[in-house]
Amino acid sequence: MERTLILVKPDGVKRNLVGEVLSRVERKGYSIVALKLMQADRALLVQHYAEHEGKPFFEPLVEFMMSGPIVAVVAEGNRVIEGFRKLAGATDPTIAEPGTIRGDLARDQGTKVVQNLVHGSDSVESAIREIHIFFPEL
Ligand code: DAT
Ligand code: MG
Repeated sequence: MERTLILVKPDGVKRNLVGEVLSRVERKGYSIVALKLMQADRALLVQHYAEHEGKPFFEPLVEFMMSGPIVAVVAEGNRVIEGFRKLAGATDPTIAEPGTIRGDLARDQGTKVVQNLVHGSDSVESAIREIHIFFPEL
């Protein structure tokens, strides 16, 4: 069975949208198999976002992700990686379709980094790598 890493980012936790995000995942039919509220540190985030190192939004992204607690989740189900990316919607919340998490609940805040409530792994390889970073015990 496929697994993905979902993060409710600091904006989602601050806005009390953890339940809303998890509810959409569960109503879609995916199972939550691990979950934790945590404060991510720089080392963890640099590892998680390694593909973006050197980009202009990298430092703002790391700072934003350290700005408050996040909720890390492993969800499971056939094609859950693709399925959660569809539930999340496009990276840019202005472009994200209504009906998606980002499209319904996020907007452009005029910040250096896009604040879009959630992260979802984008491939099987990323999911395995990212789950190992956040849940080494799994
Ligand atoms: P996604 O989270 O949809 O997989 P990504 O992996 O390309 O998007 O980027 C990671 C996060 O960085 C993204 O959720 C928001 C932010 N981001 C991406 N591209 C950006 C850009 N051009 N300007 C500002 N922030 C950006
Ligand atoms: Mg990504």
